Amino acid sequence: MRIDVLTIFPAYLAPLELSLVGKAHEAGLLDLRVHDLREWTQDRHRTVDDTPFGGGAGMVMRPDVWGRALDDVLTPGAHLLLPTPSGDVFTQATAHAWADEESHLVIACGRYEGIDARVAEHYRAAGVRVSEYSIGDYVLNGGEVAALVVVEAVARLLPGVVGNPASLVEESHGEAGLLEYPVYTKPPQWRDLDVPDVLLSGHHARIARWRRDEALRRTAARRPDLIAALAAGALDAHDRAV
Ligand code: 6GU
Repeated sequence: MRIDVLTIFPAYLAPLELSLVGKAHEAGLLDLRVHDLREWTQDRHRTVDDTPFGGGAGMVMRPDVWGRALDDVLTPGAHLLLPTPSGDVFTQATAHAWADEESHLVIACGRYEGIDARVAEHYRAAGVRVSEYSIGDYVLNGGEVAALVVVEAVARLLPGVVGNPASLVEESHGEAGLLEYPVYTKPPQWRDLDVPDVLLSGHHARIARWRRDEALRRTAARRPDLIAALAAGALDAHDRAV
């Protein structure tokens, strides 16, 4: 997969060279390119923004600069992503869809009050798939952190990126629709706290049942909305008794 990120703060994306995403990039599993939007400015001051028509606080990013940049970076079939707090919420399902179905994502990071609305309108009219997405109900200063979130969430689902694909199976927001159960490692006693006995028992069926119970309890306590959204038949009689 190819991912291009356009931003006025390329240094904000530096963490993508680290860890698993950095390794995927080095291994050629992910073709990641970060661009400085100001390379597409044409004035001495490298201006990317201006005052909003209709008045109001803050600045708006100019469509002409974005248009030159996106015309250069978009390829046929690319999916244009616009991070914005007013977008559709990005979820694990979105991450899977993009990892499985897309070959080129272009993430256009806005700053200030956002990007002139004609940019999304123009590319949609030109037949480009455009998705405006939010990473949650809070306000950030720009799209860069939301770009980091999408690159990491999508890249780890690409074939070969996560060493042990089994670790993708039982995680929170996975197929079961539940939060993950608590995990423990050595030492079995730490300060005054013991690892739950069942996990040391070697009894695989009991361990699986305990983990599911914990996942259910945790999800009911922290995210009752996820319990309500479970498919009919997702919970058996034992589950409902937890
Ligand atoms: Cl995608 N952008 C900004 N600026 N703020 C956000 C967001 C995105 N998602 C949540 N808050």
